[in-house]
Amino acid sequence: MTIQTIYRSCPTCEASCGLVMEVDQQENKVLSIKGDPENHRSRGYVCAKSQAFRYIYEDPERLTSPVKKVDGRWQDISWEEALAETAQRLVDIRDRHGKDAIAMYYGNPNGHNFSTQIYTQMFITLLNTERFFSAGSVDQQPKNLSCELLYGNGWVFPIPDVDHSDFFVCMGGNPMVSQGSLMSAPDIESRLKGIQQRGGKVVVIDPRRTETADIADQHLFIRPGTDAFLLMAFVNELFATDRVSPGRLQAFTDGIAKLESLSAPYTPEAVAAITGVPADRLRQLVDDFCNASAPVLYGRIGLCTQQFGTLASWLVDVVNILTGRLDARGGAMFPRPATAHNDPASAPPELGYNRWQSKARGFPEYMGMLPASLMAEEMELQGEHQVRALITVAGNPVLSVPNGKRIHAAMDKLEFVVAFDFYINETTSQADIIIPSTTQLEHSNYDFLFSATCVRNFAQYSPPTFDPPDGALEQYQILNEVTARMNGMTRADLEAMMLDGLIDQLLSNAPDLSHLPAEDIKQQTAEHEGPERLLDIMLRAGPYGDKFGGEGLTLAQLKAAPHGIDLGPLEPRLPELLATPNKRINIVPDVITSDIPRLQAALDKGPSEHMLLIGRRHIRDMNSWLHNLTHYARGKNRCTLLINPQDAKRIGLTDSGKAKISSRVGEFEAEVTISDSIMPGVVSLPHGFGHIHRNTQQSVATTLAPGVSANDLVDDNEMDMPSGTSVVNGVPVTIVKATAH
Ligand SMILES: Nc1nc2c(c(=O)[nH]1)N[C@H]1C(S)=C(S)[C@@H](COP(=O)(O)OP(=O)(O)OC[C@H]3O[C@@H](n4cnc5c(=O)[nH]c(N)nc54)[C@H](O)[C@@H]3O)O[C@H]1N2
Ligand SMILES: Nc1nc2c(c(=O)[nH]1)N[C@H]1C(S)=C(S)[C@@H](COP(=O)(O)OP(=O)(O)OC[C@H]3O[C@@H](n4cnc5c(=O)[nH]c(N)nc54)[C@H](O)[C@@H]3O)O[C@H]1N2
Ligand code: SF4
Ligand SMILES: [Mo]
Repeated sequence: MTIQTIYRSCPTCEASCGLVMEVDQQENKVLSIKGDPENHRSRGYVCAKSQAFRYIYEDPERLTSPVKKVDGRWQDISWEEALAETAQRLVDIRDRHGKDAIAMYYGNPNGHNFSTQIYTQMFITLLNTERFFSAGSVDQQPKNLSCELLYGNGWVFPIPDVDHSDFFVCMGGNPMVSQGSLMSAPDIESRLKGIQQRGGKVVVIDPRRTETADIADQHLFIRPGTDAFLLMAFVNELFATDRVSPGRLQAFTDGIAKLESLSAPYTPEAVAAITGVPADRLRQLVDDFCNASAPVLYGRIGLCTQQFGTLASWLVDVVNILTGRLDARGGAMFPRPATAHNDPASAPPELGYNRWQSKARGFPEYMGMLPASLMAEEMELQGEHQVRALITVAGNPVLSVPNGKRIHAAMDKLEFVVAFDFYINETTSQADIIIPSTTQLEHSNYDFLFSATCVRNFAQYSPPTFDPPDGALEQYQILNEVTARMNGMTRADLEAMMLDGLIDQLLSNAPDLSHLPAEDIKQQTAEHEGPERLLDIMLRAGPYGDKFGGEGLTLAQLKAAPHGIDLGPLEPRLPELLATPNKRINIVPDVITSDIPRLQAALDKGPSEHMLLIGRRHIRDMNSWLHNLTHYARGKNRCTLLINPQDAKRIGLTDSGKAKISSRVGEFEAEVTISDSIMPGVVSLPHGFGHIHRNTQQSVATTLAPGVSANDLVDDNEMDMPSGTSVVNGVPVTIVKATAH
């Protein structure tokens, strides 16, 4: 046996920790995966999920070649048959019913796969369907919208510079468990403790006293869905006490005066009842924030996937701007990815908002997508606008999208469903054909997305570890094969088009490259193929690149740096980074402020009388898809209803007993965990469970961790209005003691 050592980054969550693996490449065996102590970002840190991609690779129930459902049973089919039949059936439906008869859902793991991200645009553009859905609208879409309106690019996110901050306010995020999101920060615990060691403070504002709150200096309970009120009051207090001081941001920011009048009704007293945060506590928070030398406000998914997701996500940036903490050291800063993919283009793109509407209820499109919460109702439409086919790409909407069981049922009615996925799970079991991709051990990777969300600039290449089985294709190859066949091309034609397109785009965007002939770039990068060639071009054209001549970063160099390359701390990037038409920040964009009347109406109505359901994450879960791995599924039931002792007593619930939970869209029973870590009036269930469907091929999940699906309670009618994001936090529910069976 020869043992090889492979260095790479972990592909399972945004933190992208550095790993060192011992493998036997002859036998395709992983012997060990550990944290890479020489990785400058993670310094040897890993969490429990560092083994996940290995266990996925080893899972005997994972599909390694395509399957087709024949008379209700799965049959193995060849790669050629799978690709040809998929393309032919989609073309047939497109020809008969038009392009919008094909719907598509794009899931979260694609964000962890460089080549898929790079080529997917081609697939989407050529499919050109108005029925495109993604996990983004159950996630960060309010932040996309707010950043697009403020900075001109929905993928330019301000990231907390935690390593230099001395007052970190965390709202609606639980980085101790999630390891940081839109804040890719391996070993976040050390980083947060670093703030405290520097004499600073960590404050958590969350309806649950989370694992992050446990290590924080202060925790404030807030009623779910009310952060926009609290932040409006924060802004109000800044004006009232004359502490608005944007500093250098003032020179390129418009509309600050208007904020004063917009926030006027929202005094700390006026919002205290609805948020549950007493006025003096809020005033103290504002004082502490303003008195700190490097404060930063951070908001994550609890602020996005709620009734006022866009307002709350926008207000986080508003506060950082008003206090001069945007683009400032220790504040909210903009990473500079080596691939330059968040740099402004020479011609600002149009705002992709409301260019078309959903067919059933006229909801606006955003970024080419319709809200995932509308999937079922769109698929149920009959007649002229009927959906006939669904494509899922690495997604499990039946568990991940509100009212998932309605999606499951709607899929029954479709003519053709193809799932690009390697499990037969709650969603893909509804497909006609499943085409699995290779796993992360069988292809290379680059942390493309997360180099724009990291707390310190970096670049790391992850090499392929094992050869895939004969005929197996990477996700991007599968998508390109299907696109090519649907459009009378070959995959090679399509990939050549992509190469030419990327080079053209670079030459027209980067003045320092415009003198270069395209042929020259092609020649210089010919040693790499496919996505790696595109990566080489992007790296070399990027801010640290060799510009195809001088000194600087190339893919070859990156490959020779197994522990990744440290590209330094976050540095100020404004105003150059702004991609708004006038290169300025309009702090009060109409699309967002026009939602304020809805906020006012909710304030007038007063606090909700219902119990409100929120989610939670656990360090050993990753949404719905690690539950077939014994190491992560075994142990105590994690899918329990967390409830405060006061509420439990009133309802008559006992710890480990059962409660019946119901909402407008569903009801089920779940085991109860009583704890004062959750605020009175609020209950919490994790999502991603509910492995109870027949016809799946996930025997470990269905036996060790079946659980219940929180999304069978989440109302698909409720959305954050401007962004169309699902409201999965703050769902009104009724809870009673389950009757004994
Ligand atoms: N109630 C509630 N709902 C939520 C959330 C919440 O907090 N509460 N969170 C939301 C968030 S943030 C997200 S991101 C979404 C996630 O929503 P989804 O992306 O729809 O769901 P996942 O559970 O991540 O499903 C991933 C799927 O991809 C497949 N897969 C994994 N890796 C690969 C691969 O390399 N290739 C292929 N072909 N397939 C692969 C898995 O088998 C699985 O089917 O859920 C959202 N839903
Ligand atoms: N272990 C693990 N890590 C993960 C994932 C996972 O499933 N498991 N998923 C990954 C994905 S896809 C994502 S998007 C990220 C998400 O990363 P985070 O945003 O850090 O994820 P959560 O742990 O869901 O944290 C959301 C917090 O918001 C709180 N919350 C709920 N409603 C409200 C509200 O109305 N107001 C406020 N202020 N807080 C509220 C919840 O109690 C919870 O503590 O995590 C990623 N990392
Ligand atoms: S924190 Fe995320 S990136 Fe780091 S080892 Fe765990 S799953 Fe992998
Ligand atoms: Mo997510």
